[in-house]
Amino acid sequence: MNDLFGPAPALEPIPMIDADVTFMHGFYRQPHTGFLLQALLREIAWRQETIRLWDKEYLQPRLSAWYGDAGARYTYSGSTFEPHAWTETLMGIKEDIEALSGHRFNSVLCNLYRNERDSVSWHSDNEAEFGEQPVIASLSLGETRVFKLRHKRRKDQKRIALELTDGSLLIMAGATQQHWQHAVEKERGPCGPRINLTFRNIVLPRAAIIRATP
Ligand SMILES: O=C(O)CCC(=O)C(=O)O
Ligand SMILES: [Mn+2]
Repeated sequence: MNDLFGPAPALEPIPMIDADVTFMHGFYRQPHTGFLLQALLREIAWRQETIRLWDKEYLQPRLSAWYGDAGARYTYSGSTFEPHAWTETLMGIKEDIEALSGHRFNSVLCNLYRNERDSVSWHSDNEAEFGEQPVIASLSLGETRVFKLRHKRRKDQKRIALELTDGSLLIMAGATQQHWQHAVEKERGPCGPRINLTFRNIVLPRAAIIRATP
């Protein structure tokens, strides 16, 4: 994973209140990132999902796929996704991130931004499945895109814009999802493909959550 020479790269904290976000460039480097991008473009079961908003259906402006341990179901925007079984590539990346971060993950949401018109709108990853203080590890491959963060209530807090470069790793933990939203907006200029993998940990089966909610 690391170069043979020079200091081992490390996750650095992003200065933010009400959050725990760390980031590093070069978790993976070229040419390895190129091989990973090609393998994932080929082997992931990419789909363009629909989302329901105000009783209307829209195609998501990106392709996605959900992988993970058997039973790690994910409900999003009214649809429940059963995980595909881990591929060797995804499992290898998961193990590398677990070794560096000390966190364990049982699932991954794969997103493919085909070009500058693909995006993800403002949201928090605060679904009940992920628990109160989810740890989400986000690996980027391919074209650099800008990852924006905004505080949900505190207008005095400046927005943050991070360039998620090829091979970079971002970890959101603690109260980040409670207090901040994030987005990857469309780009004005032409942009090649980018894959983003967000490794997550589903803490409760869906049925248990429904029973526990009054
Ligand atoms: O593409 C990214 O960097 C972020 C993706 C994301 O926020 C998500 O899938 O929940
Ligand atoms: Mn997200």
